Amino acid sequence: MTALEVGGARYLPGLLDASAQAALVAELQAAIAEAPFFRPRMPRTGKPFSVEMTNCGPLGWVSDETGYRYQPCHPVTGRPWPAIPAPLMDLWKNVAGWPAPPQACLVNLYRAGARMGLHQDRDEADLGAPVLSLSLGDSAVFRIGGTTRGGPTRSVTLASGDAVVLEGASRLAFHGIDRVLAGSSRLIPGGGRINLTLRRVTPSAG
Ligand SMILES: O=C(O)CCC(=O)C(=O)O
Repeated sequence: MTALEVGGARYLPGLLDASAQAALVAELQAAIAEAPFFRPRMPRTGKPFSVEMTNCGPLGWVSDETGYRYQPCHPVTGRPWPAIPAPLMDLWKNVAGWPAPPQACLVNLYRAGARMGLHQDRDEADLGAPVLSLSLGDSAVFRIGGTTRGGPTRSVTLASGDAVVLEGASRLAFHGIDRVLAGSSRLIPGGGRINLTLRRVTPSAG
């Protein structure tokens, strides 16, 4: 496995091959049937995100007028999130370098025109554990900076099967998705890109 570096984060191009990607998408379809995508809203303003989301795992990340948070149930169905697919648990074990398992797998769906502004991942009580992010489907321009908003950034195009690990100094790096290169892959039913972000939420010893 080749490990490169982007903006201080670990960048693992081609971590999953085409057959592993297809198998994972098939498993995700079952999870999505149980926990359908919903459209989060911005705190206070209620402005809808361009990205749709769902989650797997004991906890899931949600956002609405009352703020960002993790919760054990889907905000629309009220049902617990489905389990994190086994191949993702294995990836965490092999790649994240953290002894405790992930508690949340955020599933971001980018259809045409969706993007994600620069932000830090800081809703977790455990900011020591890494964040493992995997791309599936259309390629996307990922932007990453330092820990100060407005500082210098750089970008890299993430292809299907690529992963990024935010860890150490990059754990709190500002990052986001400038744009998705629509039609660059046929992996996702209905088109677009899925990003899977595995996180610890509650404290664990590193
Ligand atoms: O889609 C991506 O690659 C990034 C997702 C992300 O930054 C997040 O969910 O916090």
